Amino acid sequence: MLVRTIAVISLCLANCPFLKADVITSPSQLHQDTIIQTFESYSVGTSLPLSFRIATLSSNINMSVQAPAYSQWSGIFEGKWVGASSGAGQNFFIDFSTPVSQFGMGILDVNLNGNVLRALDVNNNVLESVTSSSTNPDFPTGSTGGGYSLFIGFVRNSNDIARIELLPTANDYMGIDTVSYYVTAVPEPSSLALCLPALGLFLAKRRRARH
Ligand SMILES: [Ca+2]
Repeated sequence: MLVRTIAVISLCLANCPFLKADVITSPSQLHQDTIIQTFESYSVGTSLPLSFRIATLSSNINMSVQAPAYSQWSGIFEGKWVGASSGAGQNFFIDFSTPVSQFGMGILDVNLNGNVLRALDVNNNVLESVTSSSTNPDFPTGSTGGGYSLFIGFVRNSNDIARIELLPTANDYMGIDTVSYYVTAVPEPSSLALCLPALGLFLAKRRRARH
């Protein structure tokens, strides 16, 4: 019974739209079928915009694929990367032709408070926004000089992220790598019909077990 209950709950969590939206700080928090762009297949010097599958990476300044440099962070900032921004007004944009539910990427050299990463829907409403700070564990700052990188992103309940913006502050130099995204499969009505009564049964049994 326990195994079956766990299986039912797992099925529900995978398919039902009541998961909590959150900021993530590790690639392991993304779905296992996440699509990852490492930029290793591009020639160094290839200019933005870059389109891959449903994503287009662009900037409001000239940016391009860069040769491996700075401290390597496996699976976060590794090999070739894209940049660079020298700070305020030199932004990174990622647009999705099909909105996604999960997004993450590596960012090189976040040193200052006030850098903003945000997710927007198709109507440019801000869905999520997080600001770097030495006291924010979701978007922490680190040492200068290219010895520090982080991973950050968002996991949401539904496929509503149409655009990601990284808006650097002041003169905080940075680059990006490991652009990752995932579109949640929309459950069939029959799957939901199975899922909700099963969850109700589980909760009822748990209540009974407590009495
Ligand atoms: Ca790379």
